[in-house]
Amino acid sequence: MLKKVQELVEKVNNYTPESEEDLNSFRIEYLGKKGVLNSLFSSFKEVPVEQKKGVGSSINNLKSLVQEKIEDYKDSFEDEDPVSEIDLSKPVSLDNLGSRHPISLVRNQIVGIFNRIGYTISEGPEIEDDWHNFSALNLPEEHPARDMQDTFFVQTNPDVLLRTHTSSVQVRYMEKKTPPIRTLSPGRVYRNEAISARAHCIFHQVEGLYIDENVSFSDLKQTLLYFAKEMFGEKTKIRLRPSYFPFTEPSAEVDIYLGINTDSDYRITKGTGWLEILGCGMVDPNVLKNCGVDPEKYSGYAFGMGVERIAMLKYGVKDLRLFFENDVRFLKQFDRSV
Ligand code: 2NL
Repeated sequence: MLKKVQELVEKVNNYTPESEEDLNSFRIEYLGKKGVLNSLFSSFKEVPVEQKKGVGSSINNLKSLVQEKIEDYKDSFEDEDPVSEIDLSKPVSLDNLGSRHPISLVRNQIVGIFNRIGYTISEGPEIEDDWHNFSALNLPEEHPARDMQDTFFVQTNPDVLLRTHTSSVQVRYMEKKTPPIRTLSPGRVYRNEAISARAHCIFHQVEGLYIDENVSFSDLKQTLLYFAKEMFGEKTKIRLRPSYFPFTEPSAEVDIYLGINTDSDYRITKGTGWLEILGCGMVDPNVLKNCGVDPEKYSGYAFGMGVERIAMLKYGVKDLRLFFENDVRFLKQFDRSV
C-alpha cells in the first residue's frame, strides 16, 4: 500500500494540467466521491496496525499535494487574455473629469496678476506663535483682535495659535530677507467666528508686501489700479477710503465701481455702486523695525484681500459655505481647463 501511494505521489508531481477541463478531471479523479483518495481511505482499515501510522500520513501527504496542485493552477486558465477584450484605442470619457475649486481658480488668477509685475510667492506655517501673528504686527496685548473669541489657540498654550491672517508669513519673510522685497502670501487663515452665509471659521487670504527705498502711497495706488483692471476688466474704477489697521499708517480700504444698473449690483453695493475688495496701507515703521528692516532707510506698502469675497463677486455665489461643502454639483460648474 505504501508503495502504491508513493507511485501516486510521483504521478501527481509529474502532472501538469493543460487546460481548465484537464485540471477539473484531475480533481475529480483524485478528490471525487469515487476518486483515488476516497478509495485509499476506505482500504485503510485493512492496513496492519503497525503500518497504520506511516500509511496514514503518506495518504494525507498525497491529498495535500493534490490540493496544492489544483490551487497552483486554478487561476492560470481564467480569462486567458483579458487585454484582448479591452479596446485600448477607445477615447477617454470626459464626463467625470474633475474641475479646479473656485477658490483655487481665483487665487491662481490673483497670483498670476502679481507675478507679472515681479512678486514672488511666500508661504509659512498655519500654526503660528504670538510674535509672528500679533506682536510683530503692532497688535498690543490688549488688542481686541487677540481676543479668545477671534483666535483659535492650540491646546491651552496662548503662544501657539492658528494664524488669523497671512501677514505672519510676511513678518517671517522680512526677518529673513533684505529689501527690495516684493512678495505675495496666499493661504488659509482661521478665525473663531460663527459660520454663516457671509463668514466662516476658515477662509483664504492673499496679502502683498513691497519694501524698498522711497516706496510711496502713489506706488500702492497704481499697483492696486493695475490689479483691479486685470481682475475685473480694463474699465474698472477704484477709490480709496481712509481706514485703520494696526500694522499700516496711513491705511485705506479699496472699492471697485460696479454701478447700479442691475438689481444684483444695486443690492451688493447697497445702492452706492461701490464694493469693497481689499484693505491696504503703508507698513507702520514700528512693524518694519520689529521685523529687522530699517525704517529710516526703507518704506513699504502692504495689502490684503479675502479670496472668498472676490470669488463670490466673480461667480455670483450668494453663500460662502458652498466653498467649503465640496458638493460636486456646485464644484463641477467651474472651469475644467485651468
Ligand atoms: C484686509 C486687510 C491688510 C496688510 C493686510 C500687512 C502685512 C505686513 C505689514 C503690514 Cl507684514 N501690513 N498686511 C496691510 C493692510 C491690510 O489686509 O482686509 N484683509 C483681508
